[in-house]
Amino acid sequence: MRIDIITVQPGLLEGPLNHSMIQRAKDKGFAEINVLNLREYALNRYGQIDDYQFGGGAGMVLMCEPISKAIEDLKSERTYDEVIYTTPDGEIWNQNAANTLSLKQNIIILCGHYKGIDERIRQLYVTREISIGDYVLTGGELAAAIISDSIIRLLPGVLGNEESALTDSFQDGLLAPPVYTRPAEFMELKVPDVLLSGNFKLIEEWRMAQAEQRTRERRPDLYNKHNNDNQPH
Ligand code: 6GU
Repeated sequence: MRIDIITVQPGLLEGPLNHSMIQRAKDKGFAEINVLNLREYALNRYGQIDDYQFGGGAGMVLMCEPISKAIEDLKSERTYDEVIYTTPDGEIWNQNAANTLSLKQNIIILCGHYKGIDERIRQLYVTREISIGDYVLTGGELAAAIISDSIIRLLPGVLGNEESALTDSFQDGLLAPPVYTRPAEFMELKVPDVLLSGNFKLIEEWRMAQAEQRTRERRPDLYNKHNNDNQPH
């Protein structure tokens, strides 16, 4: 899978996407991430990419031409399945959306800008608008990193243990159960006996019950949805 990220702040993406699991996914050839600096598509030798908004008001707006040039440049090389725009007024990102996008070949993520981009770019090029939650970030770069991370870890082969993406919180609509490692007792707190029993059927039942209890207590919204989705029709 290939992700092209168009941004005015490429530095904000350097840390999150060049370490740990995502770096390994790139090294192994499972994912390719290419960051484009919008400044390189500037209109003039002053590097202009934004301008005052029509109708007045504070804050600059990213102009059509540089973004259009960047997207057209990418599209001349390959076909893209989605052009995503990160913006607080987009659909809220979740595991379902991550699963769907992990099946795509090539995607573009256009990072939002604090005052926005010319609306016509959204009309002409953007196929999906995504927010990562109901709070405001200074720009869409951190959202783009989160979206990329949650997609790439789902690609086959990226996780060491093939099974572990399937047992994540949210993957079955429930939060994950608690986990423990050695020592079996720490500050008088003991690991639940069942986990030391060696009885895998009992362990599985305990984990399921814990996952349900956690979800019911912490995320009643998820819990109700999980129950409805698992009702016989
Ligand atoms: Cl995608 N962008 C910005 N600027 N703020 C956000 C967001 C995105 N998602 C949540 N807040």
